[in-house]
Amino acid sequence: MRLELPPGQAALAGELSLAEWWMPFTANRAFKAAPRLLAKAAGMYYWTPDGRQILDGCAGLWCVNAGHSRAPIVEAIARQAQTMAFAPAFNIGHPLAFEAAGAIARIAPAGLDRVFFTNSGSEAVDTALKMALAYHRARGEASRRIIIGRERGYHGVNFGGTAAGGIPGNRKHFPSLVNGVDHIRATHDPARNAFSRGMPAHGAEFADELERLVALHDATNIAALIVEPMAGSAGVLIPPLGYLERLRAICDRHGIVLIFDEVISGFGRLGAPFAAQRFGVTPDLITCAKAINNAAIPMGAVLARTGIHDAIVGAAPAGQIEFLHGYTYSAHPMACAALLAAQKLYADEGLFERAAQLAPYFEEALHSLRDARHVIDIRNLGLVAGIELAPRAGSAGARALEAHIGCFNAERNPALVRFTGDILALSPPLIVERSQIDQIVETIRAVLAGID
Ligand code: PXG
Ligand code: PLP
Repeated sequence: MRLELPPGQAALAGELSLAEWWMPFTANRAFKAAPRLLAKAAGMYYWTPDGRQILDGCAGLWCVNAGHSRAPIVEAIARQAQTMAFAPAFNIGHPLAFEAAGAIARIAPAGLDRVFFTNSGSEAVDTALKMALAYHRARGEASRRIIIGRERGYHGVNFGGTAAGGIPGNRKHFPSLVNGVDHIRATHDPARNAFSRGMPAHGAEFADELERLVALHDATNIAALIVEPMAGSAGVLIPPLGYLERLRAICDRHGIVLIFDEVISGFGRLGAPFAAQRFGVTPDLITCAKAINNAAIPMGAVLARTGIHDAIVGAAPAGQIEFLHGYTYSAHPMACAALLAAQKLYADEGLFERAAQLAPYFEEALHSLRDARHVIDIRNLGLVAGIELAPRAGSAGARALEAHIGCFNAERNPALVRFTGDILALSPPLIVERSQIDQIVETIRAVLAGID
């Protein structure tokens, strides 16, 4: 099917200069030698400039949970652009921002009902880290400054999130600019947990690493622990049974603020509004972004426990700004309009519940790849899955990259599949049909069979 593109776009793609755009998280030279372009999207599909239809197996970048170009969201943005595209948010407000905060607080875990808006997950993370420090200071515990993250964690690319993150390649060029950071071990344990369906049985004791760091640094110096309840970017690491509960208990015991980074796991990915609800463990702060407004306009948020908000806000003298932090585009009116429309769409179509209902089918389909070529592990929860490939000797990551390109270029049922290291990641929009899950799985199987 050839869809209409904006005037000139198809023709333009052939003669575009690719030099000027320095692309993010991209092998720029390799990409520009063999570019893959997307020009249009609707529902479950992307289209290339020359009209090839690509099934979206990863909701864009884990973010378009209601599918692409949904009319109610498009209309809300257009309406807001015409009414008031921008309004400042420092010491002045606009009604949509308050409505948007209310809409998020209503679906958040009980008690996390104060919402601070940012423009990305990275900004949400650095905001949350500052909140943790401000909270301790407000309570007279300013010595609590150490941030603890986890190996293989991804918390965006700003300085705080880079330091707290645990992906070595993302950190190594920017060492030591944020001091006072330490890490617990990742929970990945393929020897015991390979091919687990849902939450792995082994590894709750990995949480005890936090006790080791408390003993090392002393609780009076530790501000916060930040973890992804389900680690996405590092290759879909599902928390072992009992692990998050144990982290929560250790944080409680030592007065450590627990931050769940839900930039990927938020808004239905695991079959509940937030992973916190799916796992029954409530953190003190949640960072989120991406699907908060179906990724239609850049936006992120931090959800704070009422007590954290009240401690920070209550500590400042009346009339003074309590938390000296914010972005020009915090609560951007168009982002707020998109948020309200997206959240209404999620609710009207029951998409979070749909994700939960589809999860067993998705699990079954994904695990049918167990005997596909190169596959050494499959992990899944809700509508997210990771398929780990054996690395090719001497060129780690090459197989997954080739699989990503192969799926995109497949003659039959091409699909957009994400990769990281030697792991393929799937996170389709929550509107995915069973037949489309089957197509993605078959495309992956066929592509893997043809890769050395
Ligand atoms: N925290 C987590 C847990 C994330 O997954 C961020 C923070 C940063 O969000 P922004 O909006 O600043 O990118 C993320 C983002 C991938 C991939 O394919 C994942 C992300 C971003 C880009 C690619 O693994 N996650
Ligand atoms: N740099 C300068 C010179 C600025 O004036 C501002 C905001 O006013 C920023 C950076 C931060 O930009 P933003 O608020 O969009 O994060």
